[in-house]
Amino acid sequence: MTRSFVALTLPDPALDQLEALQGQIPLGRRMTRETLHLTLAFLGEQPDEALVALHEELSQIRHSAFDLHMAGVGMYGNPNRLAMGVEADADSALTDLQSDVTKALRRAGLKFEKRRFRPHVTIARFKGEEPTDPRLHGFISGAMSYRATAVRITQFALYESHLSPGGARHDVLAAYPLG
Ligand code: 2AM
Repeated sequence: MTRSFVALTLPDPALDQLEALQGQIPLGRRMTRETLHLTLAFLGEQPDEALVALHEELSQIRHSAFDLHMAGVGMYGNPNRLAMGVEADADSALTDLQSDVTKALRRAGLKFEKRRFRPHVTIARFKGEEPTDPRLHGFISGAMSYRATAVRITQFALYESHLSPGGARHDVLAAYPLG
């Protein structure tokens, strides 16, 4: 079984902007540059045959490259992490791609959790009392109106996630270019 997810691969200009912002987060565990991503579908533990079938389906997706507009830092309903959001109206290409990925999952017959798509990039995680720390809320009140410079998304990928106490490590199982 492989713990896996499908996500946008973020290009260097996106990672640079996220890292600059992460440098200002006063506490918690920041996601490393290598683990910053925007999840399109979380698959959880999957048998390898299912991932092979999914790879076939994901390979068929034809979608143009598009500009991603990251904006607004917040907890978005989950106090254990801080995430960068996406400008709601600007990114219909993102929701189109996510819907194509969901169809690919269905065609491949995968069992997965269905949740409403709330595009975000997790930038830090918290434990214990950290989420209530006033310094954190001071940071969020400044960063909630943050708008990143748009970045070009040219690829998404199927990732394997290895969990460990120090944080997850993500390996690309297969990458899919956007035309
Ligand atoms: P998160 O960053 O908001 O926690 C890999 O774990 C990716 O899949 C993360 O981006 C995570 O979102 C997302 N994800 C979605 N549903 C998940 C779940 N039930 N368990 C773990 N990660 C999940």
